[in-house]
Amino acid sequence: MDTYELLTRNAAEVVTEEEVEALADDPDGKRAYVGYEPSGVLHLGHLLTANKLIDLQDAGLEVVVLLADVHAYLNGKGSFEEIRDTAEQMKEQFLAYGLDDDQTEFVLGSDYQLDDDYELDLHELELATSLNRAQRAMAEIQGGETAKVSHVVYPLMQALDIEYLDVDVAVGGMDQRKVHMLAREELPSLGYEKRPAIHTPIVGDLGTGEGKMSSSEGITISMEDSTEDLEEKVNSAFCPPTRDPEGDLVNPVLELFQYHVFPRFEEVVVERPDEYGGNLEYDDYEALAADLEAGELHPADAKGALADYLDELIAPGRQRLRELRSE
Ligand code: IYR
Repeated sequence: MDTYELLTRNAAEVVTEEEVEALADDPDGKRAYVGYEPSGVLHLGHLLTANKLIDLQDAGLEVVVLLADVHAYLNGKGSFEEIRDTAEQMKEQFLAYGLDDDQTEFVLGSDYQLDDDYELDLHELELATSLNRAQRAMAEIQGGETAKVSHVVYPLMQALDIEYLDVDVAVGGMDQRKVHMLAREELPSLGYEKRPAIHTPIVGDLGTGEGKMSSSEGITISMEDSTEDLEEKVNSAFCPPTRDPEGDLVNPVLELFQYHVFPRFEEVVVERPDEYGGNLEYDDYEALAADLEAGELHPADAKGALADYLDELIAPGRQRLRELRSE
């Protein structure tokens, strides 16, 4: 796979293709980052962007993971102390999941976001940005409650992070795109360069295929799930083998194969007893999706394999969480 393909595979959007092509031409020493509001337990939404970070590391980029404690505080996620405690757990889970210890820098937002120069730049951005613009940038990140002043400061800080962490590309889910667009527009007015962004898709709820998997309703999969939990959740997932009236394959089981399993495993084996045709082996997602659609692969067999692979992916993080909790 060439470097551009590795940087952009499974992305929902690349801003802009030319800028990311330039990165792909000369990836050495370049830095990419994702920021996360610390939370005690990772879920598949976190792991989707982590998969992109692993792609970027494989392409030779350095990766910065921002544990955005101040952002979580501004977004009403608890006391500052509680948030700081979960940041360390989050780091440990990412390392267990497969981010390379030597190639990943973990930074706490509060390590630099409370400094004078950052604060003054933030105020300059506050002066330059309309309330309306900041609120729109924040709409998909903020939980539904009434917007507070903190919710309009948040996206401006996120824009500044790109400069202060000295990164060459920002990575995030599609829910972060308006913040990255605001950053591209506003950073130059402070004399800073605009940087490209790579956005990953938002995978739908397992039960319906709609909405965000990380949302509080619906079925989510997390680092805490036992093997049995995973089997149960995957088994109850929506998995229509055919297209909807619009011609789209709305199928969360396939999405999980595409975004979580194939990027991390060279080959996927669906085990079947000989009397049902024996094992099926796939090198890529398209072949598996085609077999499901054609009826060659039964949804129940696909689900069984999916639960096994997800279990393998989260097992090290689940183990690490147990150790941390018993300390
Ligand atoms: N807005 C993110 C968290 C976040 C991301 C980045 I990139 C930052 O620089 C700061 C915060 C979220 O929704 O989790």
